[in-house]
Amino acid sequence: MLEASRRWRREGLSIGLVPTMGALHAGHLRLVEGACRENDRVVVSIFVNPIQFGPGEDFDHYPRDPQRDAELLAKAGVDGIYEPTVAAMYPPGSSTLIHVAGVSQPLEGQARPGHFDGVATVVAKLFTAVEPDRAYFGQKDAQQVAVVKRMARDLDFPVEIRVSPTVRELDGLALSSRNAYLTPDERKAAASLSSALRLAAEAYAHGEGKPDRLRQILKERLEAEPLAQVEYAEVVNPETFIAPGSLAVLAVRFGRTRLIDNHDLAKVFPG
Ligand code: PAJ
Repeated sequence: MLEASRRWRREGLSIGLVPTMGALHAGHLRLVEGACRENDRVVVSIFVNPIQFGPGEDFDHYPRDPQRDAELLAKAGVDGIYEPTVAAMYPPGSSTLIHVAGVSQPLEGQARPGHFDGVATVVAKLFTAVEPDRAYFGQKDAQQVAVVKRMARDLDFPVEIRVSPTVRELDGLALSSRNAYLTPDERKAAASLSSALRLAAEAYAHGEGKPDRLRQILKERLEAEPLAQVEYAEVVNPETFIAPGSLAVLAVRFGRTRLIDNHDLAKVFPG
């Protein structure tokens, strides 16, 4: 796969990279569509990155279905799949981590210590391996987008970071490989994330600008759901992930499943 991407580069063809951990769904495929539109060749990486999972997180149980993923990507017209093994990505003795100070520390950074070091490190290694012109990330993981943009700028990667909107189910739930873990009751309750974001966006559109009030609207809607355990509900700046700002960010547990979602309150909530 990497030989092909080197050849494309020599031939002057543009390359788009879509980094994923597999278990592909329509959210991933949205990124792939954008990449196919904007580049001569598209590479999708599939790598369940052990170093971005904390102890007690779901690395061992993370859904894996390489056969189905390959079929979906062939249908989508992707030119190559880069699927390194853990041993190839992190040979014995590997000891370097990329730490993006600042933006990687609040919220997800606090809830999942070391997570963004793992993400920044693997994304940098994927950029070095594939040498894409553009790389595609989902707004669903807004803090990841901010971390990757900062990392690419700080380390001078000549890669344009492109961001695609969050793809949602009919009831508003953002697609995620982890939705598969939800029981039917939890699945129903999980619609409260998007419904909280929608309420806050409506209040913002009607002139509610007080961060405390917006946070309260988010929390009240989530807490109305007996199965929801709110980890955080904040309104932050989309580059620094600290207040003030207009990006509403949520992390909520349903049983053993942790879901995140976000929405820029200055925009109409879709659907
Ligand atoms: P993964 O969770 O597989 O997601 C791959 C990409 O798909 C990410 O950029 C994510 O934001 C995007 N995505 C997921 N759900 C989406 C949705 N509902 N709508 C739009 N985009 C969505 O994120 C990772 O993998 C990893 O951290 C990775 C970047 C690959 C590094 O290991």
